[in-house]
Amino acid sequence: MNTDNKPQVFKDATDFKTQFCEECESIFSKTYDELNDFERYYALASLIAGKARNAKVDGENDEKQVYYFSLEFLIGPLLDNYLLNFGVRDIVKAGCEQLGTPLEELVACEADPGLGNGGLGRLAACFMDSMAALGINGNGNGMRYRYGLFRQEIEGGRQVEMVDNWLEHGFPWETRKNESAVVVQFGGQVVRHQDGERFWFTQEGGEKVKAVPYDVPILGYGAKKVNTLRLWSAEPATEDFDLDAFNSGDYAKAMKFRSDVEAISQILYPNDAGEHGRVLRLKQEYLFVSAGLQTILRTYEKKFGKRYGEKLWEHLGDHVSVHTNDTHPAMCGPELMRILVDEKRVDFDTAFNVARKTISYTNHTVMPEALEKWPIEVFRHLLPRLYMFIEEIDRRYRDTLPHDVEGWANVLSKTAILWDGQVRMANLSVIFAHSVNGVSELHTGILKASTLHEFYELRPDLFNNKTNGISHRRFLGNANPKYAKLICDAIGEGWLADANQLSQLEKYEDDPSFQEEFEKARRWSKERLAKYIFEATGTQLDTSMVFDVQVKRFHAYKRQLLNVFKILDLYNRILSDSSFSPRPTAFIFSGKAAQSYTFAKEVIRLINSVAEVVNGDPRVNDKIRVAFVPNFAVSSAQLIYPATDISEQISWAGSEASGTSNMKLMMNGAITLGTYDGANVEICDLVGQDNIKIFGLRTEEVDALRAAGNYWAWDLYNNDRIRLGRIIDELTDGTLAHLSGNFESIRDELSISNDHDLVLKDFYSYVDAWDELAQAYGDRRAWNKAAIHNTARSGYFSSDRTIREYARDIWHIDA
Ligand code: F55
Repeated sequence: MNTDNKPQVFKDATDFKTQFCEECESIFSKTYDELNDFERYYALASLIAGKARNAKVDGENDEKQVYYFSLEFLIGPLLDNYLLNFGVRDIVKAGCEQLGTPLEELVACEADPGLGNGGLGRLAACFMDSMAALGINGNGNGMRYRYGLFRQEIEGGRQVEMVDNWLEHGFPWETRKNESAVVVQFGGQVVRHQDGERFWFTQEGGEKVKAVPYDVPILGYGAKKVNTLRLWSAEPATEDFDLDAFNSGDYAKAMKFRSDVEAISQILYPNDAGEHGRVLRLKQEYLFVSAGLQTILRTYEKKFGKRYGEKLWEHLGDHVSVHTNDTHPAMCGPELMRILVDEKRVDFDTAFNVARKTISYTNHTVMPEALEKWPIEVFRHLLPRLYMFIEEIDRRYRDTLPHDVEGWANVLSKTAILWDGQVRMANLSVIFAHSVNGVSELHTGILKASTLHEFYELRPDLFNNKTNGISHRRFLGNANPKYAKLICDAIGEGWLADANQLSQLEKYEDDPSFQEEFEKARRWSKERLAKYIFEATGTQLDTSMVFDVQVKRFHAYKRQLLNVFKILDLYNRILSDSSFSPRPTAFIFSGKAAQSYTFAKEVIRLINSVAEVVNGDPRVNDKIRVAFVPNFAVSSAQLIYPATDISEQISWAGSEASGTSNMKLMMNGAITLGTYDGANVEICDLVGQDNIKIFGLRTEEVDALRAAGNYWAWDLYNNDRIRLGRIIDELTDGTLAHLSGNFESIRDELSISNDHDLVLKDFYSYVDAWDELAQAYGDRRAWNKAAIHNTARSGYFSSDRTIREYARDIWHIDA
C-alpha cells in the first residue's frame, strides 16, 4: 500500500532484508539464521521503532499542542500497524517470506500491552492513531503500568486471574527519558510564608516521588507525522531514598520504601466501573496529572517565554489543550492552578480562567452511581495543598451560584464539588472545563437530561456530543487483510486515509463476483478464528455455521446473561420439538470480569457450563455450538471481528454510553442485533432498518417501566414454565452443574433485583429478533448485500471523523 509523500523507508524487499539482517546482528550479535522467531520479531520491531523515532522532527511547528490525559491507553500490538502506516507492509511481507519466516509469525510474537480495561482505554489509543494521521500535535499522557490488566485463564469454567508480565521480554517501542523526569509530592504539611504584603504557601515534608517518562512514538498514516505517547513510571526520588536505613544495614526497610513508591505504577486497577477509595489509585491519578502538567508548562515556557513575557501564562490556552478522558485526570484543573499560583505567581482568578480555557472533559458513564468520588479526609491527607484549591473553588462556586435559580438547594446539592464528606470528581471536571462531551448522541442526551442535568441547565453552552470512533486502519486494514485487499482492489487505497471513501462500496453490494470474494474473505477469517479457538480451548467450530459474537467486558448491564438464556432456549426447543430447526450457529463470547465482580464472573462460568453441555450433546451440536475465547485483548479481538456474522449489542437501552465493538464489527461486515442503545442508534440511522435488527424496550420505555414501579419480573417466570421458567429452573436443577456446580446466585440475583437489567423483560423480543435474523442468513445474496452495506456506511465511525470534530469544536484547531 503506497501513499504519496511518505519518506521512503525501504527501497524494495532486498533493501529491507539487508537492513533487517543488519539490525539482527547489531542487537543480538548473531546472524538472522541463528535467531529464534521472537528474536527476529524483536529485531524487526526495533528497526521499525527506530525509523519512527527518526521520522520525528522536534519542535516542528507552532500549532497548538493537544495533551490527551488518560489513565489507560490500550494500544495493543504495534508492529503490523506501523508497517501499514509506513506503507511498507507488502515489501516487508515479501522480504520476510524470502528470508523464510512469514511476517504473520513474527507479528504473532509481539506482546499485547494491556494498559487499559476496555472501551475507554482503547478509545484513547484510537485517538492517538487519528491525531497522528491528521497531522495534529497530539501527545498522549498516561501511566506505564509494570503489569497490565490481568491475563484471564479459564479453569473448570471459572475465570482465573494471572499476572500479565508484558515487559518480560522488553518493549522495543519505548525510550526511557531520564532527563525528563520530574518530582511529584504527596502528603506533608502546607506552610504559609509571608514577606510584607505578599504571602504564599509551600507543601513541606511528605513523600517525594520521581516520575520517569517512557516515550512511545505514534506514527501517523502515511508517516507524515510522528507524535508521542508518554507513559509515566514511579520511582523513589534519590534524595528521599532511605539512606539511613540503608547505611545502618536495614536493607529490607530501605527497599520497602522503594517498593511502596514503585507500587504506584505497578498495576492497572481492573475495575471498569470505578475502584474508588484506594489511596494507591488516587496516587496514580495525581502522579500522571502532576508529572504531565509540569512537563507541559516547562515546554511551553521554553517556547513562548520570550514572546509573551509577563503575560506568558494568560496565553496558555491559545497554544495548549488538555483533554481529560473521564474523571480519572480530574485533578488537572486544581493542579494546573496550583503550579500557576504557587510556582509561577499567577493570581488566583487568572489561574482559574487559564485552567478552564485549557481543559476539556469527556464523560463515559451514564449511571450516576458510577461517578468517581473520594472521601475528603483521604484526599486532604494525601494532597493537602491541592485540596486547598478545590475547597476554594468549591466555595466560590457556591457563592456565585445565583440564588434565584429554580430549585437552588437541589442544584447546589447536585453540582457542588464537595458534598457529604466527599470530593465529587465529575463535578470537579465540569467546573474546570470549557467543554463537556458525551460519546454518542443518546448518551449526550442522557447527560443533559439526567446525569449532569443541573449543570446543563446552568451552562448549556458547555455541552456537546462527540460520537466515538475507531481506528479503521487497525480494525479493518490490519485485522481483516483479505477483505481489506478486496476493498483496495475495488475502490483503491484512498479509504485508508479517508474512511468516507468506503461508501464507494455501495456500488458493489449487489455485484455477484464481489460478493463471492467477500464470502471467500469471510470464510478465511472464520477458518483463522476457528483454528485459534481450537488451539486455545479445544472447542471445534464449523465455519459453515453463523458466527454470532458478543465480545466486551462482562457487566450485568451488557446482558451476556440474556444471550445465554437465548442459547438455553434454543437448546431446550431443539430437544423438545423435532420440527424446530434454527439456523446452525456458533455462539462466541469473549471478555473479562473485574476480579471482585461476583455476578459477572458467575456469568462467565455459566457460559462455559452451557458450552460444555451443548458442545457435548450430539442431539444439538450440529445446530448450536458455544465457545468462550479466553483472555480478550486487542490481538484476539483482531481475529474475532473479521469472522463475525452477527454482532450482539444487547445492553438495556440507556445503559451503554456508546459501545465501540458495535462499530468495529459493523465495519467488518457483521450485522448488528441490538437494542436502541448507545451508538447502536446511530448505526441504525446510517445503515437503515433493513440492515440491522433492533429489539427490546427503548430508553423511554425503560424509564417509564422503572418509574411506574409495577414490573414484577417473577410473573414472567410463573407465567411461562415451558420456556423462560424452564431456563431459570435449569440454573439450579443440575442440568448445568456438571462442570462446577449450579447457579443459585444468578437465579437469586434475578429475583432479588426484580430483574434490574431487564433480561426477562426483553427475552421474547430478543429471541424472536435473533431467530428472524439468523434465518435471513440463508439468503446468502441478501445477507452479503447487507453485510457489505454495513461496511460501506461505516466510514462515519472512523476515529478520524471523531478527532476532526474534537479539533474543530473543542480544541479549536484546523485538521
Ligand atoms: C475504567 C476504569 C474506571 Cl475507574 C471506570 C471506567 C473504566 C472503563 O474502562 N470504562 C469504559 O470503558 N467505558 C466505556 O467507554 C467507551 C468509550 O467511550 C464506551 O463506548 C462504553 O460505552 C463505555 O462503557
